[in-house]
Amino acid sequence: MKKLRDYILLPAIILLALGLGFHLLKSLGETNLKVDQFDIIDLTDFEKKAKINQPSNEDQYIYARQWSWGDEITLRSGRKYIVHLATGDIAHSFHLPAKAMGDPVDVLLLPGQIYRIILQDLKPGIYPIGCTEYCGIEHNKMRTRLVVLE
Ligand SMILES: [Cu+2]
Repeated sequence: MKKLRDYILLPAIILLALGLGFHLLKSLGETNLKVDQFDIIDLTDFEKKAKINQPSNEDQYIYARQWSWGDEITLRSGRKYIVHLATGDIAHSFHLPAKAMGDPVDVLLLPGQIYRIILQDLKPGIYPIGCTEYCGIEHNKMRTRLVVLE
């Protein structure tokens, strides 16, 4: 005959193990990237800043829309950049692979918001920028490049 202990202890151990496993898996996907988020005041101004050829020693503005991130971005390694991101239509997700900075960069962009991240310690190279939020029929063409110079 089973004791009450068997009905409580075993399920408690299983739940604890599942909880720890989940926490561990979740922490594997986390990065140290800090994302600040603000309400958009003037999207026209943001779009203008994103369209001009941005010097590689200043803040960067990346304006997402179906299905473009705008032109290739050129930055220099060993510097710190404040990158402002916004979408002009629906939700997109900015993705920069881990090899660029050590950790992957993933920022979900929702309409009506500006997101601010810091890119630093970039390694020289050419990296694809993609969208990881399905955003319509040409989602897979929503790509540009980050060029990091020495
Ligand atoms: Cu997209």
